[in-house]
Amino acid sequence: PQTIYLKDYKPFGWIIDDVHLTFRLHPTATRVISRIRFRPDYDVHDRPFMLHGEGLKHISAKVDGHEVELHHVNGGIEVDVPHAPFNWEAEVEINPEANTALEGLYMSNGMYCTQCEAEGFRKITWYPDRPDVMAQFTVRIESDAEHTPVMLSNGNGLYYAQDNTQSPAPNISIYQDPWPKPAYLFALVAGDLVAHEDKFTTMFGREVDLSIWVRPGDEHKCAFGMEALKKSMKWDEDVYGREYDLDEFNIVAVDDFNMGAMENKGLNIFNSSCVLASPETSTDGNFERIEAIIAHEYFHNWTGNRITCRDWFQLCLKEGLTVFRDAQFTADMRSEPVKRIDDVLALRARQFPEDQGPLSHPVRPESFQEINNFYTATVYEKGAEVIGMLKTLVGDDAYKKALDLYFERHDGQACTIEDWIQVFEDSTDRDLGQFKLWYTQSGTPNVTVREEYTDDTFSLHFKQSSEPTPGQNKKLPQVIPVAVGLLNDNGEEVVPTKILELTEPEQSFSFEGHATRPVPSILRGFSAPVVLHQDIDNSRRAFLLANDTDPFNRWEAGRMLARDSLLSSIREGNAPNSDYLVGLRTLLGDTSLDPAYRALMMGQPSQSELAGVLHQAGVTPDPAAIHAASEALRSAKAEAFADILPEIYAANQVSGAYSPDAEPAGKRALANAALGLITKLDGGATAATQYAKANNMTLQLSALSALLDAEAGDEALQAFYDQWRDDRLVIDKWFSLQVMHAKPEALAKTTSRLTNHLDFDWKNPNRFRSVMGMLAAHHAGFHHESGASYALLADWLIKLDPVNPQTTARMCSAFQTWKRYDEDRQKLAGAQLKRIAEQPNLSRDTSEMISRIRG
Ligand code: B3K
Ligand code: ZN
Repeated sequence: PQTIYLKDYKPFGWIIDDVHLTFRLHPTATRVISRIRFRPDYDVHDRPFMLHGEGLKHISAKVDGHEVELHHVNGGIEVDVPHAPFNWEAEVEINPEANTALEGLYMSNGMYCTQCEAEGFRKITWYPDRPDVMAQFTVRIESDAEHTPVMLSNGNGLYYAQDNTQSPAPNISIYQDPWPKPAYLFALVAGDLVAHEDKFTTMFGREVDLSIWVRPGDEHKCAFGMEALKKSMKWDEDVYGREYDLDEFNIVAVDDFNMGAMENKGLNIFNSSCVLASPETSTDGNFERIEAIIAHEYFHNWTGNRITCRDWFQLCLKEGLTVFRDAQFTADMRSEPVKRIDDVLALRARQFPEDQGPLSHPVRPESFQEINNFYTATVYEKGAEVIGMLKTLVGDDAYKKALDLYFERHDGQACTIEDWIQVFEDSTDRDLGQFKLWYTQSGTPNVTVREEYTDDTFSLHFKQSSEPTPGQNKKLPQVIPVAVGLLNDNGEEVVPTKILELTEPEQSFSFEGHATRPVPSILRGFSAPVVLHQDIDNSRRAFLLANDTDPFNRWEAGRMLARDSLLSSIREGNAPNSDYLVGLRTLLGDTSLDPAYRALMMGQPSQSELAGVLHQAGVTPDPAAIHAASEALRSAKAEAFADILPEIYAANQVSGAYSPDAEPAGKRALANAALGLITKLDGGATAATQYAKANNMTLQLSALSALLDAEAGDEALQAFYDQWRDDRLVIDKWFSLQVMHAKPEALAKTTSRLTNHLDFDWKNPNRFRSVMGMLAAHHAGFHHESGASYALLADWLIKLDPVNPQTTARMCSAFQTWKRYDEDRQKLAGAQLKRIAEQPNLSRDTSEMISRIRG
């Protein structure tokens, strides 16, 4: 496969004035007619006229009305065209029903839909399928009226009618998008759909028609998504001054989708799991995630659509910024500290392993074979962290000014990270040259801090360094904003949060005039995505757990105590640390603290996180020992808190009608965390009662989960299936839960049994992930010494690859940590990776992932 480099970027050479597309929909033979007006871009006009295209059946192609010859080249065609404006007209045929890769135009449950980002439009028609070519689209859709009464595309609906001059009379729908856009934002949906409708009046008084389109039967699951959409629209006006810019905004729920959702202009397409919600079928976590994804896709309208990316190397320009914006939104709608903790947990769970292993790449990568492989935690989540750091460094007001300038200067353009940084330099007069390393240098920086106290002066001595990562052996020091506060012995803040800017390999900061030695709270709010090494003892951590005035660091202190307790039992067989148990107990009893926050406090580092920490410390992780220590700590907590758990459980029951709001959800989170421990003591009695009474999915699922944990869940599991057999999204949970709760040694067998279940529709990405994704996430089971799970996952990746390369490639990352483990496990995993690599006709997606992972 060919490698594409950022340094080779060249503009297209032609400008498009407008695009007219006609679709004659047919499940196996859809005709696509394109009429495009091209004119030379005289500044850069030096190469052949090339259009992308993949798997298109050629019917005809004309330039200014004359049929032309197509010269097939890698990825498309070249055509001899005049060096002057001309009209292109082409007709192709495509087969949506045969499109199992779910990229381009495909069918899902009888409904037509598209996914074009990143390079799917070339599977629809010949086109310069690159984000820097922006054009106005007019789309005409024709289809049989009975099966596809609803036909949608981007922009505003201009016309909808049945054409009675033909027999059978087709439906005709015409959409026009007034805003120039790249092809990856194109979308088309047609099918038997019903809408949940509403309206939104914008800040300048324009009325927008809002619709969430679903299959008949799902109407009752739309109300929450609609509220989330309206909140997002209002928030983007209030906080960023951004008004929506079309007369309609449509969201469509699709069952077969490779990822969460897609921000197509005016026509967002969502994985049904990321938009459909009801109290009976969705957990609090589902509700929160849906709200965030709806916001994310909506926010792309400005950060992504109005201002897009010049090329796919700039993906973080839209994704990092949009993730940052959706995190701000969630923090505003719910709890800021809770959101921050959730995000850091996710960063450590997904981005750190990526950045510390063979898949490490810069936030702005420099090369790729398949761009779909770079929709990663690094581009998204680290990309958002980089924006957070920028905001911290320049301050809130300067951030706002810079964003206003960004929208003003670049509206309607396809931009680069250089453009983005320039905006901040121009609006703040700061030199951001060194800061830009965050975009180009891969790896997680390590920051080590040492304290010193002499003559009333307290000093912090910092060192920063980064390990080599693939393709980058030498690292330069980065700009690291470290938020620091100082406390006195009574836990009072004597120096409020201050930003220290690290720019050198070694740097010291002093705080004068402290008659007694202060206690520092370092990296408050997780002000930079780094690993902080701080040589402090348990009693210091316990002090911070009890007293830190920064809620993030207070949580972090508890987390570190739990982590060190686990590491010492893994490495030395020690009993759980009493500072941790005592400190946590006090905190849990503090009813002045937000229940959601206390629920987070009850958590402990995941087994894969522990494996990562051990590996970073040069110790080979033993999955079985990690599993045993984790379970032992949970049991120790159950014992230690036995007297207070029932009280916590009872005090956090929520009465009245279900609401997914942060407050009741936080109470349920705390009650359910308590239930998990109570189950260790009562064998599932409380959980069984909760299961029997549960009237929402949050309570039902947590009860079932506790019962499975107690090995008392067989009956409930069957009842759950019988109750929900007709609800795809709930059955996904049913599959996942069983994989999650399998004993490590039984994981492969349990999973393989589930793959034989009649409902295991493996071509549906949600169902595949609900089983195989959980297999990979089960640390002790996936890395079981037998190697059975490695082999099982490899079997399924090999089976899925020819059908759906994108979902297969994504799941290959389950193997990204394989070199952390002992020689035997490496042999077992390595053999499976080799077996996958040797498959004939492996997709470009999977072959790139496997070869990077093998190293
Ligand atoms: N931009 C899309 C992701 C497209 C993924 C293509 N493989 C969703 C999002 O980030 O909002
Ligand atoms: Zn996005």
